[in-house]
Amino acid sequence: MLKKLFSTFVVLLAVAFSSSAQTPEPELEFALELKVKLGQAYGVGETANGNRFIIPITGGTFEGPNIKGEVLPGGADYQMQGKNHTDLEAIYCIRTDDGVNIHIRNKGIIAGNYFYCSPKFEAPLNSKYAWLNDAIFVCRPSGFMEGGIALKVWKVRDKFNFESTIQNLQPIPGEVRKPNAKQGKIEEFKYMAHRNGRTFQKHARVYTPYGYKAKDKKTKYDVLYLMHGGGDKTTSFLTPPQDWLPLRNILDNLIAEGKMRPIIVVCPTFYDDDENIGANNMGDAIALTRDFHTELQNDLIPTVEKKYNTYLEGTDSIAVTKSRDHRAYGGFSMGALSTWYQLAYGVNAVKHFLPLSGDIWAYNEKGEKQDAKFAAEWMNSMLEKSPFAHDFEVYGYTGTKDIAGNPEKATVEALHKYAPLFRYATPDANLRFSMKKDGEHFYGHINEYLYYALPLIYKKD
Ligand code: FER
Repeated sequence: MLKKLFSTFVVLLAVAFSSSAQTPEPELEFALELKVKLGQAYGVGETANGNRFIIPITGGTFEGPNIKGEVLPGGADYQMQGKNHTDLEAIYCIRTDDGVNIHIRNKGIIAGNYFYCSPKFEAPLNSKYAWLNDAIFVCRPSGFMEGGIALKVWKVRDKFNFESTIQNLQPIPGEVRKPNAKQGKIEEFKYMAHRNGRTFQKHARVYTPYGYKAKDKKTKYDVLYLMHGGGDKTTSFLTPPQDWLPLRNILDNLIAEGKMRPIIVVCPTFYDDDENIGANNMGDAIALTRDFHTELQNDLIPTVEKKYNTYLEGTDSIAVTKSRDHRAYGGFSMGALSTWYQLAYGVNAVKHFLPLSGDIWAYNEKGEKQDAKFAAEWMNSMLEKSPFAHDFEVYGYTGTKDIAGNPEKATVEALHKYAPLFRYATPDANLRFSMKKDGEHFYGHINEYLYYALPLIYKKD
């Protein structure tokens, strides 16, 4: 029996120790600073519990991010001087500048130079300050003045661990690689592109889902633009069906199984065209990915979305912007780069962005490529100029063995840290990031990412 009890104890201890390895460390987030005016202290004298002092709270102010106001008179700090330390308990009320009363009960200890308290807030549940009810705070003096004291207050939170927020992708189910009986169609689409004073014909590939009827103008479809990688072409994603993992099988299966709404997928090229790429070096390719947003808005969207049954009504930029909720843009590698550039330069035309294995390439005035922090700050400054700065969604994917794996990871972490327009790992997140273990820089892996991303964008209602 004793042996059994002992082994149970050992097991429990082992569980406790193994889980403590993953327990996040706490850290402090500044909440507000109080400047409290104090009245004349008075005392009770030596009591059974120690020396009792009362210090009236007569007014003051407070301020923090998204909160400020005044300290109401009528409270007090009730101190009990013991042998080795003083217990304090300040009870008072503050009023925000928009008229919300918040009650405070701040208990703490003064032991020599050690002066820490933990305030409890009572804020109305229907106010924007309700979050104060639901956290532990710590507080210490930040200044002593004639007839008053300043106190800084921090919220205790988990230390942010970027690594632990990355979604780890599982291999996709084998069945979705196989052809579905209900197959969509892949067609060739021709349009005229205008670039640098030149007008020339280009191709794109278009996937229409099973059951798509050109004549049924009432049934409208969202459109996903998917851009190939460096040196590739319009057929790279929408490959002929004999390839080992054609995207069309994934699309057909997800749609047939009811995991996403039927959509139209358009695969263009940032080069001049498939057989005549018109780029001689990497510099050309970077410029073409950077500038593709113009062609997308002026040439491709107005023609392809007019031919197919989409939400575009009209052909000008206003019509393109009006229908942006129904448009996504993604791409692989240099196509991912064009996706980030589309976000920076053309967020007016697209709402959903799918960078697949590619980071942001940002340059200084001398044309030198800069680091992820610079790229994140650049992206934020570009988005700030747009009325859609608060209305876009990013779904980032890559693999741990992908040459773009660590670069894209660094980009997402920098966006989280340095680009306030990106909300990451919060309930209202607009930036998500996943990595596939051993995922490589290759369409076979990239198509797997689309299996996870598309149902998030094209949820069934
Ligand atoms: C990246 C790593 C590699 C990336 C692109 C590439 C845009 C590939 C470029 C090429 O085609 O040679 O992070 O991001």
